[in-house]
Amino acid sequence: MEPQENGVKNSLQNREDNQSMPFLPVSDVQKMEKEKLSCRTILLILLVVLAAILALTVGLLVWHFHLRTQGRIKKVFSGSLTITNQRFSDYYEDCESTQYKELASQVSLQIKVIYSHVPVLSKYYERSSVQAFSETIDDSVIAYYLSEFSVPVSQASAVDEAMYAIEQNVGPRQGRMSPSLGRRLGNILIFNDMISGAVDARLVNSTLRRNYKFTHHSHTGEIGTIESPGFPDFPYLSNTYAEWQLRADPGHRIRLEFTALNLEKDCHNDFIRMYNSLAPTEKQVIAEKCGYHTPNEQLIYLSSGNVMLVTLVTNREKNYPGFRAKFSQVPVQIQGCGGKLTGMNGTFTSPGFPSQYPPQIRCDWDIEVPAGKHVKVKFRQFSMCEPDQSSHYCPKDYLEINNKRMCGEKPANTVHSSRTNQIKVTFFSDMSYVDQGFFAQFEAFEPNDPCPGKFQCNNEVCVNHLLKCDGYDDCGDMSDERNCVCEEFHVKCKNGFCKPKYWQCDGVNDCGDNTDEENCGHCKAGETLCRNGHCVPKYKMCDGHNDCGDGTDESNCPKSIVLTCSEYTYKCKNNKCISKQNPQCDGDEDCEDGSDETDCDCGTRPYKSSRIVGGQDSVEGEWPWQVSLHMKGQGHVCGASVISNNWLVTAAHCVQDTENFKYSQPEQWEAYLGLYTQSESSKWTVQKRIKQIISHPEYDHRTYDNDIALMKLDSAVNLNQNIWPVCLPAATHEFPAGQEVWITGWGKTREYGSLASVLQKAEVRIINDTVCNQLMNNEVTPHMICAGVLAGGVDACQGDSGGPLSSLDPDSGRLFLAGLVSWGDGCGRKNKPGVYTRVTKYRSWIREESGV
Ligand code: 4AZ
Repeated sequence: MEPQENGVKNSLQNREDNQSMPFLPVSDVQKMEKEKLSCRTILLILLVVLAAILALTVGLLVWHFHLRTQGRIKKVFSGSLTITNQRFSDYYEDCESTQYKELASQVSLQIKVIYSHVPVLSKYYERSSVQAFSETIDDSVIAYYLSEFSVPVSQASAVDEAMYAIEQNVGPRQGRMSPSLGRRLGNILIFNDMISGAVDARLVNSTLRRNYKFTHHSHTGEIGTIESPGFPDFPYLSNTYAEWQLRADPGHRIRLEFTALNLEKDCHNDFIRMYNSLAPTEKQVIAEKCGYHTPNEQLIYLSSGNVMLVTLVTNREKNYPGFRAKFSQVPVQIQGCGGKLTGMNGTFTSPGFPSQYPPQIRCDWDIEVPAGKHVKVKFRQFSMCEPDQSSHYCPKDYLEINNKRMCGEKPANTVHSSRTNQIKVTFFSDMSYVDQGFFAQFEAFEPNDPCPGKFQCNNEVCVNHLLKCDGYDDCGDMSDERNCVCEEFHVKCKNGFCKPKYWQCDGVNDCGDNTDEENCGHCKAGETLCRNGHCVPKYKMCDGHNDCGDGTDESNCPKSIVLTCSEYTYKCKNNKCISKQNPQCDGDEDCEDGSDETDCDCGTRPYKSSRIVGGQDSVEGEWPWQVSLHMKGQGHVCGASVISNNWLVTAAHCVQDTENFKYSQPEQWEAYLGLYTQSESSKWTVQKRIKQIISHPEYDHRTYDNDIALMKLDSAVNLNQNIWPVCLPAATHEFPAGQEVWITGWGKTREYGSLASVLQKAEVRIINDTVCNQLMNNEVTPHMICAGVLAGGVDACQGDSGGPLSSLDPDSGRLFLAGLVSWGDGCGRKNKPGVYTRVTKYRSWIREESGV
């Protein structure tokens, strides 16, 4: 917070001035003058007066300096307290009612009295205001308030400590408040259970507009809706604080389910918070959210009591659509929170799973399997994260099993077992921050055979024997890859692992100690391998000289240099070539004429996220260049990508005539842009006819070489957040082996499976050309690029053809079209990557044919 230069400072200064004014010597001078004092005495007095004036001036200067450096800060605390001698009335939910106003002013007054007993608080106290009241199960009233202090910076922690001490006094452990505050005098209110804490500075920013405050009371069987002002037609306002107070009947919780959440992705700027209170008390934050969240993410929150506060804070820039959420009341009792579990196996979860568990809840399970057996608990999913949590001691939310605490995120299939037929599990969530929790299975096992027919990993996971020493970490702790004897088709890593030979020199450090990536070129230690095969000393990198001769040593540097053009340099519009690797649309003007930063309305998408074989549902709008090509009478046949408002790019093999179908005829096709689920058009979906198809003249239907075609839409499409072009990479754009890239499409989800309904996405890696060619019987031409997961299981498949292989450029955050789905040996097979059309090879052809 900014130190404040306000009136308080001035009045303090005046007061201090007066305090330093007892100039006794002045009156002494006057008295002595009357008595006609000697010259020596007068001289002495004058000296004393001069010294006093000097001291005063120095004092004033010091004080002035002190005030300049010691500004004041506004500290706002929020809290709640129970009024035990006041019965709840419905009027207290209406802040306009007389009853509300009377009780509110009495509470504010008494809070002031509480602070008046503590010097450090009374000195800096400004005001308190009641924010709301709610009802407890025993008909008492809970008051929610804000208290404001104007505090010198140096006193800020003293104020925090004093506030903490007050809370302890009026807190739950003492029962009633301290005698001086808690005695019932006349109609004084009795306070109890105080919870308070500083309010997040972003919420008290004085520049925020505060005219949005909504209150709702939920009733059984009813579902209400809250949404950001203007949602979904208008973006939310800048610099605004909005709040929604949600109440339920006593004995219930609030259940809040987000059906849409689309905010700026940086939570420092715009964010939503849910509180387990009606005041924004820091220690009662249930969760903070920002960015985009897909509707199938299940953002469901529960309060511990019968209230919840939702706040939205926005800053000056970048306004997004906002949010919509449903709220309802549910009974406090949650099914499946603890109990006795018996039998040979079973499952149990954190309360509310897969929704977020509520704050302030504890569940205890006693698991018992038949006598003579032992029991193991396997966590299929485990996530109990919260800010400032120590993953070692887990003092906040935790799960305790065998007296050992777990918190944070754990890999799937984490196992804990006991040496008896019983195991105790405790789940605990504290007052603040919640997470999704866990899904666990328990299972009885024979003590002498914990993994029947399988290999037991060190972490107690059981894996198939065939997975031992196959180069993959199937256990999760690498124990299936230790103590292996490498076969002739393995690389022997220095650290003892064996990895498939195919993985050698593919740009990925598979061994972990880089053994598989060493000696790939012919450079000596301390040298770096240039793309043209030369070796140069490492210290010559980024020294401003083109030591490699092809610019490699100057291509990954903060500043690019002008070079003679080669296949490794980027050519600017003025025909000069620069050394920087992939400078196109990266936000820095690298060319003298700035041409590397023109035509950059591409490759961005509004949604982040936090079939294809082995993929997952994408988020609607996540791949706005993805197109579904339908053949009349056949439905979805191929994928394509938007590259401008009237051109698509797809695979040539999608538009070749067969005996029965004329795929090369534009009128046979319908292109669906902005589509997410097949046969479910949304407001974003645009159907277009095709005016022209240009297949690459050198497409070879036997080898799939030059597998690229352009399609011109019959009319231009309006580009929007769900329909947006991907960036076309320059001819010299590098997609190095090992780079992560995304495949997307509605193709088959298994080699012999059926098409996907929802657009699928999967992450794969670029595979080294030589490795790929070896794996694919030397059928990979220089016009092709390979990508996949050599372990198998993740791949493009039939129906994905023509669709994009998108590569995220980490510097610019833009996605570039690295490839077009072209062919493969089956789908998702081990050591059979997908083969894609290498788009960089066709940059000038695309420009010549389409002007894009
Ligand atoms: C196809 O039939 C196809 N695994 C596309 C991609 C791949 C295999 C087949 C890659 O269209």
